[in-house]
Amino acid sequence: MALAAPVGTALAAPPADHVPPGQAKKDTLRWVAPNGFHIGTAVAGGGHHESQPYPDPFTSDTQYREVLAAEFSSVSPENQMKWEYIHPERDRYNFATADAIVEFAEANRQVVRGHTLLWHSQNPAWLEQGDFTPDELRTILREHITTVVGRYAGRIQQWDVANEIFDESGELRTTDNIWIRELGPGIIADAFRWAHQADPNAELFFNDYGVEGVNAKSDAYYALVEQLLADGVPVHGFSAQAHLSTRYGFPGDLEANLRRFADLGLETAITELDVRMDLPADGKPTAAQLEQQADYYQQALTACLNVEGCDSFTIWGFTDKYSWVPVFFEGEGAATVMWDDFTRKPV
Ligand code: 9MR
Repeated sequence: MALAAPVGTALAAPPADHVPPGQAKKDTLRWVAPNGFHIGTAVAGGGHHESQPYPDPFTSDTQYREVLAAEFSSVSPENQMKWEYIHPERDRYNFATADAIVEFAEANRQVVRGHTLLWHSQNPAWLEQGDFTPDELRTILREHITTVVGRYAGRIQQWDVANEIFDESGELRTTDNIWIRELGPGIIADAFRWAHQADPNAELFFNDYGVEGVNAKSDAYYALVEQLLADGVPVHGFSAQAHLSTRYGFPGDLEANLRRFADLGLETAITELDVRMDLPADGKPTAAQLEQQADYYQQALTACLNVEGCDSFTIWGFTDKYSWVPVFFEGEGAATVMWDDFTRKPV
């Protein structure tokens, strides 16, 4: 005879976003995540992947896709929604790869973080080298945001509307960011307004690196967000990318920093976490390095879990096989949570 569950402890079906269809693995990241807490990863493709000696992971690597579906409840296109990919010519958009990711996410009960709309990097040559008047540029940005955000309206949980708009000293990027340089800082508020019009349900974020702790850069965001909120601009979130390295100490004030933004009424998120390290000559991290890495990931996760409204925690790729790190930092690597063969590291 089957035992009846005691009152109040009846086994409910797991929330839909905890498992992909047809699976009930209880040892995956998305399974163990608290209700309403999304555990995400970047979806590799485009970017440096094009110059690497392997085919596009998202479209070609079956095991990659299986792990992506099984472990994560949120996905962020690593490159495929950036201007140079999605808007390669002035009058042409390329939605195919971004569409495929959004469809994959829906089929696997995942939410999507859109990345990104206003940035100084990875813009197409037609834009950066075009000879546009301020009026034309404004129209170009408005049309881009309206078109891209509108296309995925209702299907993107969070958008990184403005990415990396401040430099290390907390100054707005008035030189290398074409929008701020040509149109002035007011364009930032406009970008949020246009995104909100195109998808009133999407949570709209500022996203940056080097803003994990309380410092000049995160102070600059704090002041800007306060002003924008006072002006009624639809800003909903602040996120720290968290590209960390074992060369430096863990930013111990991450939690306090996230909390001060939460206290302004914002959502917060960790959006691009990885922890790189200096690789020994044989390329194999030592046990001590792996332990330090695990500790950093754990501390980042704990900080987010401890802050009300930090409900989205994304790592920037889940296997070293496709990580951006060794391509950008010579001699460093092993930054993700899985080895090349998708087996798990201590983290
Ligand atoms: O991981 C991305 C890599 O594939 C691209 O080549 C690179 C080009 O700028 O961008 C990487 O992603 C960045 C993200 O979009 C914004 N934050 C920093 C990330 C790592 O550089």
